[in-house]
Amino acid sequence: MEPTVLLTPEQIDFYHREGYLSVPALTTTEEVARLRAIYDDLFRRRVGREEGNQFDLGGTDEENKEPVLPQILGPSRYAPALNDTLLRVNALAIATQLLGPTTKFSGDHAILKPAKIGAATPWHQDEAYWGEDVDHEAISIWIPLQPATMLNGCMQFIPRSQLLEVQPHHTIGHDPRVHGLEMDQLPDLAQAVACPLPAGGATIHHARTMHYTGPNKSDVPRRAYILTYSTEARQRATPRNHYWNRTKDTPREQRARQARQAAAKAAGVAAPPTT
Ligand SMILES: O=C(O)CCC(=O)C(=O)O
Repeated sequence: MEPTVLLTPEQIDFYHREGYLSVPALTTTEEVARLRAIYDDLFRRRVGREEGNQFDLGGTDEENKEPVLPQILGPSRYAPALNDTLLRVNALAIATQLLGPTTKFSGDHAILKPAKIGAATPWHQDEAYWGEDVDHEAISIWIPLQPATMLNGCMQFIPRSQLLEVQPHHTIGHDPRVHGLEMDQLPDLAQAVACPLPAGGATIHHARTMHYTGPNKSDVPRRAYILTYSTEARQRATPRNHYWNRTKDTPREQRARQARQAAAKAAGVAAPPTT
């Protein structure tokens, strides 16, 4: 499949200057409908739950509690059809325009905000979740599978914040059981730019760009499918200190640990380290 969307030089300049970009259409209406059916099925079947790949990003993730921000890490592991789409062809073409010829797909995830109860995704920088000893050149391409609005939680960005270092973060509500992070200090919200989009459009942001989505106050679920692309991570001379990730003790990590141990036992090899 050949790409059907490419960025103009003006769009590329805008992204490098501002740290984000909005693109009105990254795939067709028909493909969005197909993706939405797969997406809903993955959440309905709770794929990845046992191995810690489906969890409540914004809550304490108890088994019998309705999640306020359900997330799936790597949904294409559970639905390989997600790998074979026009969306992926266009996303790779655009990512390569922004990051250069060594650009690689580095993963996908899905964040659902259930109708009425979907929580805000607080202000954060994606790199705050990542390793301390490497530098990343990475972007996320965020695709809503229905129109994204201020009412249901479209993306909002702080322009040029990608030029700053990773700021101090903590787990949402300072609760170590919650996976999601928020910045210790809110950015200057007068600078925030909201990016409403049609279904199948996209926003693109740098891994250090500060961003936020509001709660879903609408009557329909807000579905976001997110693709990440990066170049080779470079080892840092001085590691950073992302201490906020070490304070976490989440049910997601506990399930992931148990799944790794069960897999090791089944394969007859030593259990992997428990950290
Ligand atoms: O979809 C959301 O609510 C947040 C998305 C996000 O934080 C991201 O794609 O990095």
